[in-house]
Amino acid sequence: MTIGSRKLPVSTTMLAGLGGLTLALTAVYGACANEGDDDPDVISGCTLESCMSSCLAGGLPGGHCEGDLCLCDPPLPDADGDADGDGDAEDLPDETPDRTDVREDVVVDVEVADGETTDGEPPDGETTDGDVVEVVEDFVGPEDVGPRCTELAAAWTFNSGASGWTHEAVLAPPSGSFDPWELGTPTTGPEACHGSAATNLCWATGLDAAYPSCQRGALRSPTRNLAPCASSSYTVDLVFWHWYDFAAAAGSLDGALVELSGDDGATWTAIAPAGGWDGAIDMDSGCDGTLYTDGRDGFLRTSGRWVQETIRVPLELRTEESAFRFVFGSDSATQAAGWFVDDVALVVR
Ligand SMILES: [Ca+2]
Ligand SMILES: [Ca+2]
Repeated sequence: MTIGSRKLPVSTTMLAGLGGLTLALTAVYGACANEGDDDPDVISGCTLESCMSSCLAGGLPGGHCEGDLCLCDPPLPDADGDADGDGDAEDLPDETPDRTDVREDVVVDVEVADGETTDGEPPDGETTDGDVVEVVEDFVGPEDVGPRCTELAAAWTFNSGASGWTHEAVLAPPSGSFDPWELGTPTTGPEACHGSAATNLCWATGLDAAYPSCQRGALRSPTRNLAPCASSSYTVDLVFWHWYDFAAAAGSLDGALVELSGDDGATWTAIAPAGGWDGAIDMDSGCDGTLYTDGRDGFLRTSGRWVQETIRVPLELRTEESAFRFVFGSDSATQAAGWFVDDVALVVR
């Protein structure tokens, strides 16, 4: 079927969409940019929290600090290259209205090539030969289709509390204390949380002293619905900052890893960060029960500073019940300052 041309009416909805596009493109350079200002914005003491908040508020999928600069991620084209996020091709009328783009049925003038029709059947009583046929397209909806992937970006600074994060021992013996995680401001290890917030809290396997022996505690995120991101058109990254110092000796390598779940924590899968794991955790046999992380690849030895990691969330784990957790393990021998985690974010592109 060939349609000779399409003359699309310019609706107020479309104009509004174009306006939004212009705004979004301007904001690529920095969510806090003044209108018309293409320079990145300077936020004194830019933090992931302030930057992410600003970018998310600007409708952009995420952002990060480079020094004092807050750089927002660019707006995402949809799977079909659509700029207004409604799932339609960019230059076609909306056929799947969304929550911000509700519209009436659209009248489309279709000039039909000789001998052809727009739908295989000429409209009743009309000839299509050379005529301009007015077709009222029958749109479905609008219906509430739920959140879009790009609305699911999230950031946790923990500066006002646990924000739904929980922690527990994994595969631990029934008695004893095997979960060292606590939220606060460390006086050991890095002696501060990540960033420069006036009140800055973070998670630690010990805020004031080295972690105990035989630990196997997991710090777990709230369950998130990432099902709208279950398309290869999107990338979803778990991004976080951490500082670590794990005791290391031959046959006694404490360590830690990050796992993701797509079934609300029923099963967990370790996913390596972009830079890879440090190596295989290798703990001694002096502890009761199972040391969950023993023998698995993870973070080892010491980071020496706060470092940022990025773990790409695989397609199959972007479900209605996605979660992730930070699992620590120590054996019966030497201990060290431990693991400190802060400024965790889900970045969606
Ligand atoms: Ca913090
Ligand atoms: Ca140890």
